[in-house]
Amino acid sequence: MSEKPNTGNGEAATAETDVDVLIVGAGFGGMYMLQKLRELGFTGRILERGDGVGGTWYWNRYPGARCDVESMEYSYQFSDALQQEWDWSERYSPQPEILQYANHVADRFDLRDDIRFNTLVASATFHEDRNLWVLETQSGERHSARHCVMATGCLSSANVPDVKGRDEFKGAWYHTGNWPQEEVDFTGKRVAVVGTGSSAIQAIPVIAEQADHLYVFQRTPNYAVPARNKPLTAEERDRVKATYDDLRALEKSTRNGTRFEVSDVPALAVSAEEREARYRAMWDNGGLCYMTSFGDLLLNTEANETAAEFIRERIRETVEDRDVADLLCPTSVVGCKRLCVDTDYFKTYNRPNVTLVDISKAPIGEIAPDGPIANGEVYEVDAIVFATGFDAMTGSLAKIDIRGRGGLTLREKWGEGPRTYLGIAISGFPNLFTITGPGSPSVLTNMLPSIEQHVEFIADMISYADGKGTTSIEATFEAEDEWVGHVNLLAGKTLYPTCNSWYLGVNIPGKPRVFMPYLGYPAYQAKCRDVAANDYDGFALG
Ligand code: N01
Repeated sequence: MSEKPNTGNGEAATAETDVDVLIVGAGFGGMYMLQKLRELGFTGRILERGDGVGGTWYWNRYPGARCDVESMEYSYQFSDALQQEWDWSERYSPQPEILQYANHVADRFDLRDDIRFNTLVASATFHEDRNLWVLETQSGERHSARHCVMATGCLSSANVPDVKGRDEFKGAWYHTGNWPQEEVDFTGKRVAVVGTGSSAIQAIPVIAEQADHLYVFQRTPNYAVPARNKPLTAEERDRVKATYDDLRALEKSTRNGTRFEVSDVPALAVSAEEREARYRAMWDNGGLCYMTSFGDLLLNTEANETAAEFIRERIRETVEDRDVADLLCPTSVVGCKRLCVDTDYFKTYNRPNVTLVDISKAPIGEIAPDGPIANGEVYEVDAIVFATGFDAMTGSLAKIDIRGRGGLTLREKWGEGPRTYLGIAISGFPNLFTITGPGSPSVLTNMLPSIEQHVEFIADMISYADGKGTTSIEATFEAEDEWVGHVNLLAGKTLYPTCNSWYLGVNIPGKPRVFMPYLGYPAYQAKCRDVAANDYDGFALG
């Protein structure tokens, strides 16, 4: 059937079609896509490179990995039975529990029959003569279907620095986003962590407890606020479950897709005491809500500085060594890079077995067999942990050789930055859809509701097109162009473009500097509703 070996002639005819939709990736996006399509009477198949479900939560098994959105909100809402039966144990779920949840979903909805694991998609080619997508895997299997949904995730392509000598290093090295399945024990080891982003900030306190000595190589310090994680009581869970509908409706109405709405009040409109009290309340509450303290924190540099300085004061208060504290204090705009959420991160630098190595002036240019070389010194270690982030939003798509109409490759099309309509569809690539693609709010929101909104939009659109008897749906060039302009216009009004964040792609050498997410979750949902209500305005049905 669909797994005929590649005969090498490149014809669609050699890959038989037995499902309506192929889905790449069995994370939360891919799993719900399959379930939703089934509900609407379509057949689907997921191709997944890992040997289990969970996507980002399958790969990010590093010590301390947990979600920075609260568990009761970072979960599916498409099935009330599911959200009522599942019990989260902590305010912020640890990675193993999220993976357990993903497995529960796969079993509960019998999804595994339609998932091919250990199946890495190498190419996806649109055959115009038959309006078919043909996907070829790394091992040469071919699958084809009318529609293809890329549920490849926003933070799933690990950025491993190509440092000279890395592969000659005598010890073991790891990347947080591609962590081994078996437990890694750092007890008695000397460990280097490279990077101080969200992943490092979660991993460092846990590794420091195990390691004999930990060296943290910091290029740029980051802002972090305390998570204030705690166990969830049965009463707390029941209270949320009793009013889940209200919570889900509230999430849809806020800019970040969580229950925390951004305040309307400008930071400088209130007295210094009031401002301080507001930051203090958010700090004490814990988590990402800190950035909702005032309405203009990402619009006005002066306002932002008040929020930034509050965090710097907390860092100086916590870290005993004045020089180390200074090195840990960021100077950039807070929230410009995603705010980190920590448990005991800054306190960890008071431990005698932790050394902060400042590499802001000179990068790690080489790794010797004994360890990284920085500032002319070899740091002898047994293991290196690269917590160096991801080729975000476009990286996983770029790894697949995607070819649309006339053989146009996605890599060519996106050579100067990603271009999509709504972050969902790409002109020149009919019947291909991206879940939470660039140009959608996704990474600036609570990902689970954003994923569900995309899945439902895509499934409804496929259903609509099918009902009309059409064979292709494609974003028009004009709609895409207008959307790209709109995304850029909104970003340009904010402070987001002022730092070197992965939102802009600048963490990846050579990647064009373009702000990729869409700012405005409620406005985005309204736009999608309008598009659907107007016969999928901006899409050409063929
Ligand atoms: O990656 P990052 P991350 N030499 O890109 C440094 C999500 N997430 O994996 O700032 C030395 O943020 C880099 O330095 P600089 C969350 O959305 C969520 O930590 O570029 N250093 C930076 O310090 C997050 O934003 C959770 O100068 C190098 C770090 O590595 C996103 O994932 C948990 C370097 C990379 O930080 C990415 O976070 C964890 C080099 N060559 C992550 N290259 C949740 O809780 C890079 N760096 C849901």
